[in-house]
Amino acid sequence: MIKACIFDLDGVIVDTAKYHYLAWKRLAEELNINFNEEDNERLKGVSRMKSLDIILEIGNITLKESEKLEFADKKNKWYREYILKMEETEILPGVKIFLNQLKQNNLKIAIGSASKNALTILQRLNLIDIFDSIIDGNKVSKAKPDPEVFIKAAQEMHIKPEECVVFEDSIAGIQAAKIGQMKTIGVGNHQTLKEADKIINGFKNIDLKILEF
Ligand code: G16
Ligand code: MG
Repeated sequence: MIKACIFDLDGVIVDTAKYHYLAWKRLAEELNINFNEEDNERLKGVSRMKSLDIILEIGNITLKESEKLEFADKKNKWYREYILKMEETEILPGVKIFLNQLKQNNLKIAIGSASKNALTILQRLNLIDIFDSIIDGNKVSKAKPDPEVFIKAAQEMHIKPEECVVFEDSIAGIQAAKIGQMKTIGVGNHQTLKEADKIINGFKNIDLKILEF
């Protein structure tokens, strides 16, 4: 029986994926690298430095570690300009209702995000207090598809991995949850997320039946 839900943040609770894309695109342009929305799928759910490595690989560019850190910082500065302007209305449709429904039914809820900006985003959305556990990019050392982020969330909630379901928009995230022995629900593109146990388009009109496996 499912006792807890772990939510990825970017692309599940809120569409920050579009802000990541805009900031990476700007950086790619500065480096004269052709980078499109299809390439961007590979960046979803993976860490900041890994994302930069993927972009550099697309452009066939090698940089020193110190230069890479500078570019990653630059991207993050642009990204933060977007997220600092975010408002509660940007929470994706149906998400807040579903979270409240889970709480009312005594299920635990957590965030399992690769982002080091997760707390800033959750603060902007007034969503800090609703979660029983928030594990973000500052609390883990291994990036998705490693299950560390989800395992830590389950541990903090004192729930066994097999009693958790993970909601994810990225392939890396679905893989991480599966390696962690958790149930998976993909949010978004059915083709991209076909490895997930179930796939939904979003949280509009979703009810607790989705947690029956
Ligand atoms: C998110 C995004 C990724 C991003 C990563 C790191 O993960 O999906 O595209 O690269 O966080 O973000 P930051 O640069 O803010 O630390 P998630 O797991 O919330 O989807
Ligand atoms: Mg995501």
